[in-house]
Amino acid sequence: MRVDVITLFPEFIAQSAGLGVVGRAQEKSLFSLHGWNPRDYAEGNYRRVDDRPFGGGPGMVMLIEPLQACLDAVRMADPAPAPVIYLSPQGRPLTQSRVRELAALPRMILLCGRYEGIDERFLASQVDEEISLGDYVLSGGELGAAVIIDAVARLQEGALNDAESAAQDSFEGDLGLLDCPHYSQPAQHALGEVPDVLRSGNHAAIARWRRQQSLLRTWQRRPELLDEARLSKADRQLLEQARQGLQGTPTP
Ligand code: 9WO
Repeated sequence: MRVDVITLFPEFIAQSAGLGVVGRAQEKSLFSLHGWNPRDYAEGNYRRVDDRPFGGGPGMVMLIEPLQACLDAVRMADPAPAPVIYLSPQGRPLTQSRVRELAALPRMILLCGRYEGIDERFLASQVDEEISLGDYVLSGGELGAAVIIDAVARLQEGALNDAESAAQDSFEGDLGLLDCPHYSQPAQHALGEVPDVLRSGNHAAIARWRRQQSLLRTWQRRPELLDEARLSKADRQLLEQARQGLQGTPTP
């Protein structure tokens, strides 16, 4: 997959995507990342990329011309079709199911705004999709782009090692339920003990405990997810049993 990022800070993207799974996917040529700076396509000595908003008010708006020249160059660099995706709080919230669809594309173009945003005429004519990571404001779209790149790169075939793939499979299998708690050495520590069942060697009991913890945590922290998750009869019993066990215990 090829990802092009239009940003006033291309170094930012290169740095955040150079390490870990995304870096490895690039080394394996499963994934390629290209940064493009609209300032390189701006005219004049000052290479202006922004100007004051019509109608007044604080801040600056990104100009159409440098963005359009930059996008034209991005499209010319490769004939593969690619949606232009703009990162903003006005977009549709990102989900793992949309991440899976994006990961299957041959290419995408991520557009990062700065200042107060981008001239609406450019957005209305050139942007195919607007994506939000959540209901908060950042100082630009770059962190959002880095998140999409990470989520999409790790789904490229061969990007994850065996352990990472197995973990991914179990998560995807249960997507919609939260993860169970994890423990490692030492079994006894001043901060607490590891639950006995995890040290019992009884694999069926361990699987049951983990499933129960996932159900319980989802019920406690994200109850709305349980409406979507299609729980089996056994799941409902596990959850009910866990809730009984909780009576009188304070919620964390
Ligand atoms: C800045 C601002 C300052 C004063 C009054 C109103 C204002 N709105 C903004 C603003 O929304 N700036 C954005 C900064 C313009 C588009 C890029 N920026 C951005 C993207 N901030 N937060 C995101 C973002 C992207 C994806 N998911 C969550 C947030």
